[in-house]
Amino acid sequence: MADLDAALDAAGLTNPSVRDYVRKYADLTGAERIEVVNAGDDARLVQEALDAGELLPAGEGRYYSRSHHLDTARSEERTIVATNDEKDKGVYNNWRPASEMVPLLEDRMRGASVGKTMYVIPYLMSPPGNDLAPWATGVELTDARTVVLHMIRMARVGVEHVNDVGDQFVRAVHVTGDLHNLRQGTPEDRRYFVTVGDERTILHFGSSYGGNALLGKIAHGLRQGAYDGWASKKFLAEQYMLIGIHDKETGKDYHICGGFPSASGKTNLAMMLAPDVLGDRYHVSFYGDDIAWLWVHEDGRLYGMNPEYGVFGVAKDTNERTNPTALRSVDPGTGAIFTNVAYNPNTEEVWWEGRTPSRPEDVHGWLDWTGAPIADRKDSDSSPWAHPNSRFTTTLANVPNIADDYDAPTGVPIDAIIFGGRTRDREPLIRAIHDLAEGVYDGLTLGAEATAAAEGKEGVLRYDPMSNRPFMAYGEGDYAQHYLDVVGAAAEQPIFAHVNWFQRDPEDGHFLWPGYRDNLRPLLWLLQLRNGEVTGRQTAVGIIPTADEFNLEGVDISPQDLETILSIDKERWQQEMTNREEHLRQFRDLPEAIWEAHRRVAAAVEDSQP
Ligand code: OXD
Ligand code: MN
Repeated sequence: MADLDAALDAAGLTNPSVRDYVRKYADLTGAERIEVVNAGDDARLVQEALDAGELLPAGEGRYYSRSHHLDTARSEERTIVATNDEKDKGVYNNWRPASEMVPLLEDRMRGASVGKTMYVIPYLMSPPGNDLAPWATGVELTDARTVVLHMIRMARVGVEHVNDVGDQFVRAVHVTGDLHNLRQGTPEDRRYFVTVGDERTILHFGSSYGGNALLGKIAHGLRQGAYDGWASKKFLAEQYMLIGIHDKETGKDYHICGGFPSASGKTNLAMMLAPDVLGDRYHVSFYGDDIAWLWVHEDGRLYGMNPEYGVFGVAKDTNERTNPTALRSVDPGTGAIFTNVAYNPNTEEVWWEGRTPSRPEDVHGWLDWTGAPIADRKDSDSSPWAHPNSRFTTTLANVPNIADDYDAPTGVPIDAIIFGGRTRDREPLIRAIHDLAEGVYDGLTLGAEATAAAEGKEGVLRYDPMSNRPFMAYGEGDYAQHYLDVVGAAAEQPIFAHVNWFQRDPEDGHFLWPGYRDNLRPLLWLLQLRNGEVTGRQTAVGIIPTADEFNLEGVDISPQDLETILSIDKERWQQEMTNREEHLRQFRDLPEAIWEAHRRVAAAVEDSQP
């Protein structure tokens, strides 16, 4: 490309290592021109995307996009973590040798961007100046303008982040490919989403859906970050939300992070507001809904930060009751982008299942997520208007309760790490764990109930260790040891807890706990326990609140339901311990401390009163 140097010069991109990398992939993909992107280019790029029909207006300062109908979600089967050492192979990382995957991906990418613009997106997946910024720097190359617009919302973007980093940046290449002809989901599937951990290179081919194409987020923020955190022995990169709780009476601030498998309400929890009756005393602030990097700072404390700059949230069931904060963060004027929801070009409205109790009554003008008019549907067609994985994308600063210090270089000290899945019985509302190995063990045995949609036996969890199953970058045994080492190095240990908002009545199926804003209550109890202000009741699987030390003012719950969610079902836990043993046995080199924790908990379950 003749004008490549001129384009890089004009953009002020001076780092020679970045320039070499851009040249290599511009040549390989055959892109016609390159354009270096800064966050300040957003308005111009939005206008270009509107002119090209890639974005449609969704009211004042909001936009709508549709992805290809075969390209709407992450593909775990096509996602691989490759390295040059087979010792990095785990159960979940789909490990392959780098020597096999790099040539294969380069082959797919060769000539695949002919006639297109290659956008160069220099980014930072941390607050500037953070301890972990050296591992958070990257440059994404993409041939899709909508990917650029999403990246500007989801990451800190600009040449200033990469000019002075030498060779220490992640090379993140995204090539969309011919989405009509990739045979997605068939045995001849041509897509590949590869992170080459020990080469700090991400090569994604065959999708422009966010989870596959916003490479700062999942590929770097989780997989590459996890690998780097382990290789450097410095940090953990986790699929965790991160919140702050301010106690106005004592003036104290607390920070809680935690992992939840998909569809377990992680974004709703992250954006939670205090219940009205507690609002005078507590303020909950938002740091992040999806990723936290954790490390021990020189002062000996465990810190966490959200590497992202935005939220890429699932739209389905987001409404005034479940998550009003999310709705405010995509209000007119926020620059939010909606993807694959239902859209009405006449009124520029968007809608998704669960947005309102019923669908818009007047279907005139409404199009489903594929662009098909709702008015033309047969009466028998009850398929959703929005894709179940439709999304909203907005920057952190749009979230009304964003923490004042969300952009501070220090990150925040972590007081508690919580795990939670969606389980209809057995798991109490909250059980707290002081011991590090038992906490890590609990995270490793995290899971969500098998549902009709995912294969699995009723009542047996689909285990999702630390909610990282799709993002595991190296062996699970090494991961467990690294987790023990990083958190174990902190002078003051965080308290762990397992939470479950989803217990149901076995007869009529109603949820026993109201959830949403009331979820703050068990978290406050957890902090009180850590402070020694309450003692709870020790059970085989952790400390559970007693009904009287638990603030229930204004909660609509019957005494029987309360008793159920604050008790342990011995028989169900005995079954669970057998399943856990089988699950953990898959992992090579699992630390003895984790096995000891398992045996300790299993013995305590056996010894407990039914
Ligand atoms: C995910 C996401 O797929 O956060 O987990 O988008
Ligand atoms: Mn996620």
